Amino acid sequence: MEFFAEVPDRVAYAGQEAKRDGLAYRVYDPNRTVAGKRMADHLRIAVCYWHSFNWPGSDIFGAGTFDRPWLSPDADPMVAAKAKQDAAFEFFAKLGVPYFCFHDVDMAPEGATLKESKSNLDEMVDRAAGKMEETGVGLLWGTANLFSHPRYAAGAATNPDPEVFAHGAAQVRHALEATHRLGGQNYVLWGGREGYETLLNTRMKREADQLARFLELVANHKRSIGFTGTLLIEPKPQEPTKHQYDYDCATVHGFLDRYDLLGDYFVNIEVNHATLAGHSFHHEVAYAVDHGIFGSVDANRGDPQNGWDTDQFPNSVDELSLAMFEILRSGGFTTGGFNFDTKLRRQSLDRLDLFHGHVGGIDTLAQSLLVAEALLYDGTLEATRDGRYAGWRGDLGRKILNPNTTMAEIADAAVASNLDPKPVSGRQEALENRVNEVIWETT
Ligand code: XUL
Ligand code: CO
Repeated sequence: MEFFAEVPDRVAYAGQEAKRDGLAYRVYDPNRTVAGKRMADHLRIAVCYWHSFNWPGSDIFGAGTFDRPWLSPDADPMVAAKAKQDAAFEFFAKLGVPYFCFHDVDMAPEGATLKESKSNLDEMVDRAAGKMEETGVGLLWGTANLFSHPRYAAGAATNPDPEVFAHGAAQVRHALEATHRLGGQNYVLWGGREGYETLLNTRMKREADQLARFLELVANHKRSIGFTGTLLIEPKPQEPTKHQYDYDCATVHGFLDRYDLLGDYFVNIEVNHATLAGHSFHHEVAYAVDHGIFGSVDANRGDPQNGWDTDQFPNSVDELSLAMFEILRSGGFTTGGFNFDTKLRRQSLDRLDLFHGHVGGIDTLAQSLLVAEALLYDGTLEATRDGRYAGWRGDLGRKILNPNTTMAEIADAAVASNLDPKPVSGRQEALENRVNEVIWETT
């Protein structure tokens, strides 16, 4: 049975001819060549199973508002999981995106025991494999939900109770194997409750050691089953816990370095998590690219007036273009892509609203990609950066960087040549104007 019967076919690219309010892509043209590659291969769009199909539209003040019959408490859990899967794949295929993402508990109901949960997931993963074959939709990443069940209230890997750690390990092992079975490109770990509520009862160092041990076990298991996808950590500063250990890209980078896990893990950067950490999305992407840990993106944004995770559909070309420029400059995604970890607003009740949110978000990413390409060809930003650091390619710069040079030699040379460096303009306003010109000129 079709769930989205109002959309009979795949959403098409109609360019600027698209009718006002009609369901068509204005900018996202999967086959258009951008910087030498198909637009679809740059963006590698994925839809998430959870907010779109496994969330009823509830919030902490009120019940679900959405029409999602499979979430009814009266439904048989496995029958409901199948109806949900049918609707999800119908949506992925009609939207025309290449990937989806899921948590174990989105796809199959938890059973009364770990064994029963495993067998539910196995059955649903087999069924998903058939749907993927039929629709051509692939898996960008899988993950395990180690934050919703009350057993994980004090964390999974960082829990004071080793039994909870072991329960989490059983769940992640199985979700990783399911991801491998479905040809997933990546596996994500978001430390939903890996943090603390109060230091009064917390040993921070011991919890960090536990988390590192967990990540080491996951990386070893990945190798032992021959999974060649990328392991990704998704930084977030807080929410649900008061303080989360994977605060931002720099914190994750330092953690991986400290525990000798660099190379095993990369980051999945969420736009809304970047802004919650007090950074721009551009900053987080640039940090990850510069330090060799960039992996993938969750494209959902926050609301500038709210201090929590609103998970809204991306709609700002200005916000995304500069981050897209860093991604393009660094050679683009390898196994990563843009996942829509997005939530409809609670009043968006029509089935078509789910299409409108995604179509607008995908067009915003496509337009940002065109701007990024134009910025790359324009060359102003890279030339400015190169020029600004040119001194480091000269004699003095090279001498300072030579590990055999001492502090005293640098100081003596500075005194002997009577150095009197003059400040130069950073030209920020001129650069901001150039970026705006490129944005306005790009169609
Ligand atoms: C929560 C969040 C998660 C992860 C996957 O803020 O972003 O949905 O993306 O667990
Ligand atoms: Co996310």
